[in-house]
Amino acid sequence: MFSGKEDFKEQYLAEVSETMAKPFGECTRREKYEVLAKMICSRAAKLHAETRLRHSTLRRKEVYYFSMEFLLGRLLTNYLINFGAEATVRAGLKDLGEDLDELSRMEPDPGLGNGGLGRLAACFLDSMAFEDIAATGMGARYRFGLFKQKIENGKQTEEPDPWLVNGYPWEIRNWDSARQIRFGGRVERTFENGKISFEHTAYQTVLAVPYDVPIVGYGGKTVNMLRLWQAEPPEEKIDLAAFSRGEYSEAVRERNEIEAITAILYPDDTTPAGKELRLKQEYFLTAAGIASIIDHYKHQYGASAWRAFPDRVAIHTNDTHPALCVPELMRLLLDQENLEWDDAWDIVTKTISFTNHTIMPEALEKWPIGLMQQLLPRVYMIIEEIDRRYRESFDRSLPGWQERLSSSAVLWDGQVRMANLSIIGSHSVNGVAAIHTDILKNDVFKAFCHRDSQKFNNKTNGVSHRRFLLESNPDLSELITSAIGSGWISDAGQLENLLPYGNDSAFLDELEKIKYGNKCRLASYIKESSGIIIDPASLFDVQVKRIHAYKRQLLNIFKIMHLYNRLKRDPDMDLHPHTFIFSGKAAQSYEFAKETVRLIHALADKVNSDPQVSEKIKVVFLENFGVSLGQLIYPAADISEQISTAGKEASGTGNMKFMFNGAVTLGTMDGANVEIHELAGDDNIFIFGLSAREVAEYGFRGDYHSQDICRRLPDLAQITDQLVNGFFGGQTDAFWSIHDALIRYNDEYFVLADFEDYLKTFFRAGEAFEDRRKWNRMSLANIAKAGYFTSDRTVLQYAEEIWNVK
Ligand code: GL9
Repeated sequence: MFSGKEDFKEQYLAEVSETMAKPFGECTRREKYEVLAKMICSRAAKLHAETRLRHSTLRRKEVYYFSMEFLLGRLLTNYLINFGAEATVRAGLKDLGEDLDELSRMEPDPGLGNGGLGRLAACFLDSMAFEDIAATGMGARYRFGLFKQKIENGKQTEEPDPWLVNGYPWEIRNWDSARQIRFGGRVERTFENGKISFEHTAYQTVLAVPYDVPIVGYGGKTVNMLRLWQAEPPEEKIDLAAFSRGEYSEAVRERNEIEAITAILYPDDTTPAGKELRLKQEYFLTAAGIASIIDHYKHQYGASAWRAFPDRVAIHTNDTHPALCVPELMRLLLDQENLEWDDAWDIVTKTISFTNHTIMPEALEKWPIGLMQQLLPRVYMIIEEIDRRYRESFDRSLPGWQERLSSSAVLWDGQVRMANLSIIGSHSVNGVAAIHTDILKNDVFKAFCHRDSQKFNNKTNGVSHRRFLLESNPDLSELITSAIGSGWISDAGQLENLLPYGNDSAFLDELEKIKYGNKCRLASYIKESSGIIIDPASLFDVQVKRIHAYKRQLLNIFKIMHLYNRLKRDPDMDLHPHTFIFSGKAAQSYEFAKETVRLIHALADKVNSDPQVSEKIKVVFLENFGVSLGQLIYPAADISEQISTAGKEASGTGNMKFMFNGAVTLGTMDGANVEIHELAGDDNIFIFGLSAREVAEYGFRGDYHSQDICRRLPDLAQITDQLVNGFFGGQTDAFWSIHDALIRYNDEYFVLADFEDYLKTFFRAGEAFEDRRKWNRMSLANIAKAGYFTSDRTVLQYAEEIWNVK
C-alpha cells in the first residue's frame, strides 16, 4: 500500500491539502482522521473492484448475508492492520506529530445493532473476506444507531446517536443502484391467455439507495462489500400545492414518513416491537436486497438460467428479521420472471438458509395478518399459499399430528409466525452453539425436526480474533508471535502451540505483566471517565453485555452485596482486593433492566464511599458499552462472568472475546460456555449452577419455591431484604420490582437457586487467583484453546455445510 513511511507521508500530506484546502498544521484531529480514512477507503474500493472481477471470472458462488444489524466497530486501525500498513502509517503519523490511536478515536463507532447478533454479523463479514468467500452483507443504514447511554443520578438515560453528522468516510453512495420498493395498495388477479397474473396498484413507492462499505479481509487480497440500504422518497414526493398554501409540514409529510423507515434502529431485541414501522424496515431491507441480487444475477447469467440459481447464489437470513426473503424471492420469480410455483419454490428453498439466535419466546417474531395484508398485499398472498401447501403436505397418519401441525404452520391465531416461515422456506436451519441447537431440535422446533431432521444443524458462533486479540491487545499479540510465530493470525488453531509455555515461568511472568499493563490502561480510562480510582493489582471481575434478567447481572450484584455485608461484619476478612466491572445497555422500554442498572449504581455508591470496604472491593459501571469500549475491556479482565440461567443464552460471544484475551470464565453450563469448558478443561474454568435440564425439570414439575431458599440461607434473605428495607436510601429508592420478581413471582431465572453455588465457586476462583503461577497457567490455557472460537472456523463451516461454497 505504501512503500515506506516517507511514501505514506507524501501521499497523505498531498491528500490533506487537496481535500481540506489548508495546511496539515491547521487541520483538526478529526479532519486528519477523515482524510486518512477516505484515503484507505478509496484504496479498498479499488481492491473491491478487483475482487469482484476475480470472483466473477472464477464464477464463484455468491453469498448474501442479510441482517438487520451490523456492529462494525471502528475500521481505521483494523483496515491498516489488514493491509499490513499499520506500522508504516503509525510511524509516518508520529513524524508528523500525530498518533494513530488518537486519530482512530475520532471515528464514530456505528451502533447499527443491539448486541451479540449484530456483532456476530460483523465478525462474519471480516472472516468471509479473509477466507476469500464472495460475500455481500445486506443491512440498513439507520440514521440513528442504538441510543447513547448516559447515567444521570444513577439512572440510565438515552440520547440519540447521530453517528452520521460529520459524514462517514467509509461509505460510497451508489445512487445508480437504487431500487423502488412498494408498500400498501391493492392487488388484483387478472386472467390472460389462461395464465393468472397479479396487478398491484395504488401503492406507495419508496426508494432504496445503497451505501456500500468495503470489507477488507486480513492480508488485503479480498475486499467484499456491506450494502447498507437507506430509504428515500422519490424526488417528486413533495406536495407543491400544500406548500404554496403555506402548509409546509403537510407538504413534506410523506417524505418524512418514508425517511422514517431507516431513521432508527429498533432498540428492543426481545420484546415484540409490534410496530408497523419495524415490519416496514424488514420488508424494505429484504426487497431491496433481493431485487439487487436478481438484477446482478440476470446481468451475469442471463434471464433464463433460474434453475442454476441455487448453485450460484446463497442467501442467508440472520434470525427471522429478514424472513420475508422467502416470499419476496418467490414473488419476483413468479410475477416478474414468470416461473411456475413448484420451480420457484424449489429455487427458493435451495437458496435460502436461516440461523436462529435465541429461544426466548418473546423474540420469536409474529405479525398480525391484517397488518401484513395491508402493508404487503402480494407478499401476504404468497405467504398464505406457502402455509396452505405446507398444511396440505402434512403427514396426518401419525399420532399427535394435530399438535405438530398447529405448532409449525405459518398462519395461526390471526398471526404470521416468522420463524415457521423461515424454517419452511429454508434448506438449512442452524443454532449457534451445541446446547442451543439441541434445545431447538428437541423443544422449540421439535415439530419441524420430527418432519425433517436433516435440515437442522449446529454452527457454534465465533468472533474475529484479529479484532478482539490482535488489534485490541497488541502487547499480548506480540508476546504470542514471539513464542509461536505469526501463523496464528491467519490460523487461530495454532494458538495451541502456546500450551508448552505453561511450564515456562519467564513466559508466564510476561503474560502477567501484559495483563497488568492492560488493566492500567483500563484503570486510567475509568479514572478519566468516572473519577473512580481502582487498583490494577486487584482482581478484575468483569460482566459486560446487554442488561437482561436472564443474563443475571443480579446474581453478580448479590454476590457483591454479600461481600459488602461480610466485610461490614468482619473488616479483616481475608479477601484479595476485587474490582467489579459492569457495562451494558438496558433496552429503553425494559424496566427491569433499567432498575438493574440503577441497582448497580446504588451499590457502587455504597461500596466505593465506605472506607471500611472500599479497600477490598470496588464497583464500577462503564457508560455506553459498545464495540470500541469492549475492545478496551476484554484485554483487562481476569474473570469473565458468563452467568446466564442455563438454557437461556443461545451462545454468547463475549465469553469468547474474553477467552482470547486470557480471562478465566466463571460461568454456568449455558451457550458456548459448554464448549469453552470442554476445550479449556475442568481445571481452567469455574463452572457452577443448575444445568439446563435441571432448570427445565423445575419448569415441568413446578416445584421451585424461591422463598424456601431464603429461608435456608439467612445471608441471602438479608440481601433480598436490603433491596427494600432502606439499605439503599429511603422508600422512594427501594428496588421493589426486583424484590417482587424474586420473591412474589418466584424468581423466573433461578437467581436465588444458583446463589450459593455461585458464591462458593467465586471464592474458589479468588483462591486460584492468589496463586499467581497457577492462575497465569490457567490464563494461558484459555488463550491456547480459544482458537476454536475464531469466526474463521465458523464461516468455513457455514460455507461448506450450508452454503455449499468451496
Ligand atoms: C443473540 C443471543 O442472545 C446470543 O446468545 C448469541 O451469542 C448472539 C449471536 O448468535 O445472538 N440473540 C439475540 O437476539 N441477541 C443475541 O445476542 N440479541 C442481541 O444481539 C441484542
